[in-house]
Amino acid sequence: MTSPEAPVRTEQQVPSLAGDPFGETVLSDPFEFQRELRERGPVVYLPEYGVYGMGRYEEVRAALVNWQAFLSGNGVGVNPARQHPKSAILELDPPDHDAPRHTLEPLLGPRRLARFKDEWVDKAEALVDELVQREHVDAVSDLAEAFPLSVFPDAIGISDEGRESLLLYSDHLFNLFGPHNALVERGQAAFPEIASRIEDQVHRDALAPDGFGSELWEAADHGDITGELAGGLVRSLLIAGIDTTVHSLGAIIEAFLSAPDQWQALRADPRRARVAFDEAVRWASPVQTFFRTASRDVVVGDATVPEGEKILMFLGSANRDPRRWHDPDSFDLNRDPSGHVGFGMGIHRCVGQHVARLEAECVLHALARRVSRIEPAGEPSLHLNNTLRGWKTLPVRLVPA
Ligand code: 4IA
Repeated sequence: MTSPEAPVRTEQQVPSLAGDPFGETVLSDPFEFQRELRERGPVVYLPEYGVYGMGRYEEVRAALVNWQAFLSGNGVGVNPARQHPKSAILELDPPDHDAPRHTLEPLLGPRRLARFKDEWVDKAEALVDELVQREHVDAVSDLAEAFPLSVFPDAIGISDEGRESLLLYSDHLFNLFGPHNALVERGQAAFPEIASRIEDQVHRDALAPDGFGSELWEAADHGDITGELAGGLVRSLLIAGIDTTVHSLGAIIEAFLSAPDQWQALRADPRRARVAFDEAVRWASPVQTFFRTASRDVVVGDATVPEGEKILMFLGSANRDPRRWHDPDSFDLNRDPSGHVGFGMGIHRCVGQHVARLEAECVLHALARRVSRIEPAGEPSLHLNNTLRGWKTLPVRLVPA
């Protein structure tokens, strides 16, 4: 070897950023912290947790597609493993990741989803018909929660029992990707009971025929995946498939409240619903962050993240990085939001995004034909979560067209 080894750098040589990305202050208003994070450099040390962080689009995107250097198998939370069985897909690296991914992907692909379309359109239209007649609507409970809960558990094939617990269940698991803070503390008492009821629903006998759940168990019968993975993937659908769509539907309403002219643009051409959904996911990033682990010393910019260290990927920051996006804080149907990292990127990119898109399109089409204006009707309140960004309440008036 004639070429000298690159000097191994430690966290001291990486710029450092004080502050708690999971604290109430930053979760309530993450934008200043994220701006600071991007300004400090392509990779930054976060002394509060002894982890690294990335907030610029280019490096976040590059890390997400580089699964060899940035592992998921060590858990995508701050702790080495979540206090719950490791995800059967999200927290696996190749080759373990391949079978569950290849099994789930076609089940949730556009071709197989087409069978739900007519029913979901009808449900969205009936829901919006009812909401436009009300004086006050909470866009969270009445719309953003109501619609996914009316279609997705059915599509999985789970029984009615315990549906009200689904939001609490996944909210707590999303909190568990973060540190053991007050948010985790608050959810702990109720969790074991909720979780055990939900565990009962992932077994094949509990699942209705023809749903995603039964299809996963059939894949196990064919030997594509183990029975343990089949149950694990049903659990993944329950964890990742509801809160995420709830908060993205909430973000769509928030986005149109922030930009009423964009609502008129959508009404003028409802075919823009698809781009509206992706732009809302870019703009709001309902999944704000998750971790990777360096499989070796990894050079990022002119710094090195040492092997074994956790790196927090700030998806929300990357999606508003002015180095990549013009006027990133504005919700704009005229931009091309493709390439945003709100669904992740690379081998772990959101496998459920076609489901989310179909749900959002059904809701947006129903709204676009029935609602002339979306107006604020009171103070909204944020829902804090270590991973998710969204609203607890979003009072609106849907002015009938
Ligand atoms: C799982 C990041 C997110 C949307 C997600 C959360 C949990 C799981 C998958 C994805 O438990 O598999």
